[in-house]
Amino acid sequence: GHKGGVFWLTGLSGSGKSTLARAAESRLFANGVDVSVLDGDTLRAGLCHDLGFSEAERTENVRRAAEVARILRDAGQVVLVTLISPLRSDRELARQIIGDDFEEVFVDADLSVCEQRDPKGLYAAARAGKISGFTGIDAPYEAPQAPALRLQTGQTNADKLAADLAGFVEGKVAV
Ligand code: GGZ
Repeated sequence: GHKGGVFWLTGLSGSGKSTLARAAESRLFANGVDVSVLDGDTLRAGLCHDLGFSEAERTENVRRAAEVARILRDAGQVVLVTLISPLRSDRELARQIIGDDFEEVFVDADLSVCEQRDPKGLYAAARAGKISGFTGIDAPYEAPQAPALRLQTGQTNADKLAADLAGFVEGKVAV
């Protein structure tokens, strides 16, 4: 068995949060862990579809994700949350809402790496002025100062990092 816990993955768009969370989810599931992923894109398609990308709307996005994560954690689940959550104050809000068993995970890739990946062409659109308030371009990203875990996706291959993340999670939720 294991206890519940929330693992909050923060990082730039294109840093690899969703990819790592999905790969870690598969590993955890295979090991019998009751795990789910709360992904920013999924939340924004439904629960948070009324929210844009102003500072206040990002705060509300974080707040809703944290409240859902808390419910799942209280039911005994391991929850991997993947939100840019660019502001330290918003991540502290999430930590307060969730309380125990909250771990901040920094998915760390240089802006230049994320911009080169640009899987959805959003960085190009932001550089061209077609999107404003894009994180890392003309909206802030405040990197965590003391994350519980840092995954450097520009340097290390994704399989290794997913194994690191899954191992870290298992260590934290073991009873
Ligand atoms: C940042 C944006 C923006 C702006 C659209 N700024 O790579 P993606 O596409 O799939 O991930 C980004 C996603 C960010 O949503 P989050 O809910 O994680 O953000 S936050 O925690 O800040 O609320 C990106 C897309 O939405 N996207 N416009 N202006 N990302």
